[in-house]
Amino acid sequence: MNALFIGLATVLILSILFLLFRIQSLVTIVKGSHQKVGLSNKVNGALMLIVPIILLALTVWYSPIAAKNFLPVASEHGIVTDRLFWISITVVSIMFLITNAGLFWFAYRYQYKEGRQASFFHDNTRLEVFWTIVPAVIMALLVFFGWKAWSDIMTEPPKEAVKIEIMGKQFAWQVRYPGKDKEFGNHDFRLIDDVAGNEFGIDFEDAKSEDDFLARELYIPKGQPVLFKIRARDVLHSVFAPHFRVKMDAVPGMPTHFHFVPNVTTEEMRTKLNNPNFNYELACTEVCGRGHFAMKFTIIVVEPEEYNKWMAEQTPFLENNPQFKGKGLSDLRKKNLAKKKSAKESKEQASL
Ligand SMILES: [Cu+2]
Repeated sequence: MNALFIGLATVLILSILFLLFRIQSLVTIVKGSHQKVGLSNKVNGALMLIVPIILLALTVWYSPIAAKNFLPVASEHGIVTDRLFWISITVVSIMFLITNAGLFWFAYRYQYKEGRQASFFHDNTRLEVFWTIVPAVIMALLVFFGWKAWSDIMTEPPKEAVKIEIMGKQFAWQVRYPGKDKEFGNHDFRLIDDVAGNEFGIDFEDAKSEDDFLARELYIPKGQPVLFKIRARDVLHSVFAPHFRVKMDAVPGMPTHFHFVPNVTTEEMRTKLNNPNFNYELACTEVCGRGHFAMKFTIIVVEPEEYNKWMAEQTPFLENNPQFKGKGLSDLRKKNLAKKKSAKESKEQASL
């Protein structure tokens, strides 16, 4: 009901304004003064200077506040991408200021004046060459440095990288470490069993999975390459660790990865931000359903010694869940065969 009243009121106000405008223009026509340029020309001209100056002042005032809200960076490649970001912003801002200053200045300076005529020239090759080549060179440089940074980030992950598997599901992240052998055991979607507790679908027939463990917090060592092996088991999710400038989609059926070097520990960041409760976080940045907002995971960056200590304290998943010992794909196959057989048998019995 309220919306209806607001709608009606808006229509009414707009009609009144339109009528006032119409009456005013009819009056000027009757008076014969409609062909004269009045005060409004001067007012508009002045506004062409005043409005952009006010907007510019507001931007200058607000920019440092907005810049302060930027998340601090905590990875090596993040420093490079941040620098590129600020260079692009600076170049674009300078160009914006120059071109818009010209635009509004011309609108003010060359406002209508009786008897003044515009001068005409067909073209100016020098000017055109200048404003084509200069932006082209600047754009090419920006693209080149961006491409170089991107290909540096997307190189093959180093062999010694700390490997961590991150799996997105509706609605949580699950994190698996490869354990002492530094290699993950196989997984298969057919082995996923939330009720029994194998949410990852780990194949425990694979010897490599014996020491794999799941973690409630994502521990990573400072100063060492870390490789996130990313997958999803239902819909699209996206791994987003903003402080490390890490973002990569988690796609069902198509594993992705991202490697980076964290360079500020959680403790150091707490001191830097003067916030003892600060934690790095991993969020989902793909709207993946009703519980999307809840896909938050804590990342803890520690010194390598502390990381090794933490690793040594973890117990393999199998040790905590011995019921899965030896359960894997062939076991599943056997079970399926048995199921089929018994179904066949009961069918035969029913037909007898
Ligand atoms: Cu998600």
